[in-house]
Amino acid sequence: MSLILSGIENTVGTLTLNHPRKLNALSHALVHEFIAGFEAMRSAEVRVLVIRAQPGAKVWSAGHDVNELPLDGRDPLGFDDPLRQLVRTIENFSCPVIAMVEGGVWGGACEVVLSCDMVVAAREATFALTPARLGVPYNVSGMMTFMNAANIRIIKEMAFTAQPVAAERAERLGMVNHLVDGAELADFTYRMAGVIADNSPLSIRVMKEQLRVLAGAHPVSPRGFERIQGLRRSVYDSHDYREGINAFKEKRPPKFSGH
Ligand code: YXS
Repeated sequence: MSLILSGIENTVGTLTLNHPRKLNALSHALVHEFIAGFEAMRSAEVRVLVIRAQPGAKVWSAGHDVNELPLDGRDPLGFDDPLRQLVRTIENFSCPVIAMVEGGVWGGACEVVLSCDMVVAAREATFALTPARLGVPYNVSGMMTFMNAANIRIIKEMAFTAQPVAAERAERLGMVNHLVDGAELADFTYRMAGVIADNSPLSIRVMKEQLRVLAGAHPVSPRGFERIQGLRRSVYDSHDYREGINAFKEKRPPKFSGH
């Protein structure tokens, strides 16, 4: 069974998350197929790409596959790890990527959605940043994705509470471009995609890349970066990191000690 379904209509491509049994968790296998789907769409020279879950999904994606978070002292979100590769694939993709969202978006899947160029969400959709719930030290470029998606105070609230934010609030905050009734979601998304597809792909490609470069232009000193990496290592080497992941697997609330 394909974990990602793909289709093209006129010059608009669609990649559909197709692992509902695992709540579309971003496993190595699913991300591998997702990235291959992007490459196929690039070869087909689509002008807009929509990423979505199956119609009616209650969970768009449950985020990183918790069972694949390393417990051996390795950085769980290293540069070459699947989630990081997927986010860069979206950011570097040659045409606009629209996230069409229904259901809950969790953890790393929030970054996948917010790294897209636009987000169209159904009213009942929710977005939850979950590192604090699991004890995970999110990575620097991932925090930059979030910082570019909303005011830093909103990101702090989402990151520190790990509570889902309703799509209506996300739209008010500018994290979501359009909020539509679930029944209208696909029509609205593909209508917007069609308008974009009729415009100049070369001009849009340059503007997308300009905005990517400008949005990422935040000077961080080597010493500052190394300090953050050291702090992150102290977290993924901690008892609390292992406790958060084990508690999830054992289906019990975590008991964080602060060590
Ligand atoms: O009991 P079984 O074996 O059927 O498995 C359950 C869950 O354990 C499993 N599952 C997951 N497995 C791996 N990775 C996941 N992220 C994950 N989420 C769920 O799927 C089966 C059904 O789950 P269940 O019974 O909880 O379904 P539900 O409908 O009651 O609730 C759906 C959710 C999504 C609300 C619930 O499953 C949930 O809260 N999942 C965890 C969401 C989350 O915290 N994701 C963040 C993953 S870590 C990540 O993305 C980053 C590293 S970070 O944390 O830094 O952002």
